[in-house]
Amino acid sequence: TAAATAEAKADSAGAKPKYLSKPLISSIYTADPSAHVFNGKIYIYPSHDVEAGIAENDNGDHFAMRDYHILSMDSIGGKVTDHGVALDTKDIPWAGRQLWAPDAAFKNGTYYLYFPVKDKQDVFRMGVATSKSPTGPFKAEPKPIAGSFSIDPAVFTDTDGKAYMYFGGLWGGQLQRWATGKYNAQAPEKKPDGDEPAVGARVAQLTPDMKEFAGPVKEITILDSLGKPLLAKDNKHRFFEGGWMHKYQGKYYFSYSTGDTHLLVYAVGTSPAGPFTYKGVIMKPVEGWTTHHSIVEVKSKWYIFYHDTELSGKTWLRNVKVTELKRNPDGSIVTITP
Ligand code: FUB
Repeated sequence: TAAATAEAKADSAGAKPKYLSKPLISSIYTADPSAHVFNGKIYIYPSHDVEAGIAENDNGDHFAMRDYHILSMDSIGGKVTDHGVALDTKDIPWAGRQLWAPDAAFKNGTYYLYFPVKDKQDVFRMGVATSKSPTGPFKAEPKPIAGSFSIDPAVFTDTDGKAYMYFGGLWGGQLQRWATGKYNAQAPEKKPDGDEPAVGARVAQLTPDMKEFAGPVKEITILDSLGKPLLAKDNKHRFFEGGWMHKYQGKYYFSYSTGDTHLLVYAVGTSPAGPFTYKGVIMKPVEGWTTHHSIVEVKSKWYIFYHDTELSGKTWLRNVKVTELKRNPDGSIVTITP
């Protein structure tokens, strides 16, 4: 279209195309965008933020989302379509409250929607729902994925066809409560933050039917440039929540949010389960407390989807955005100032 040609011209002239870093949709609040290209079309699986009237706290109780809407667009900068309710908490038999950041995958004609929600005991678990359409409606499996816990699932299918779920989030995401492998409701909310090793994100391989963990849940280690595991107190570098995996030129890029220091950062490794070596900042802080991202290749260009609070000014009413992700010739990522 003429608009697309104008965007491309602006891009090649070095000017910022007008679609970049603008809210993709303003009719509903959306956050935590997991973007995928299925059959040449871009689909975004976000959280659907709502005003639930719950007081703000560090536990995140005010993030009281109840359903998912899937967004799509034919191209970056194209019209964004909201496909309506794809899955509702009331249709998840084991769910209690708080439908947080989802992800999706496709295999053998079926689309899989992965979601964290608190169960009826108020413990976050991961569920999976299936559909023949990328936009749903999705039907949830009757039980959570056995052995799953915490939040922020990101499912990555490697070039050999093996699929992995990365997950975990500190504080309200409850990851610190799983240090021993069993849920400890008494664990302090904001710990650990001292000289002990940082709490790692988790990864588990998925079964061929994409519905269960195929093996044990492993903790991911992030190393500093000297090869030492990051410490819990190192909150500008250590994992907090919102993990994402992408592969670029044969290397595994694990990216995540540092939470209370509000950065998106990345670490690189040679195998999907790590260890990964910390490399740098992808995005400096956005407006709002959280940001949460995904990285996807569209027509040979790389993009980062993320959120901020431009539309509402409230940390719990967010809007998703996209901007281009650029790399240096050595594969390192150019830091974005949003
Ligand atoms: O949207 C709820 C939570 O906020 C997500 O699970 C986190 O990643 C943060 O974005």
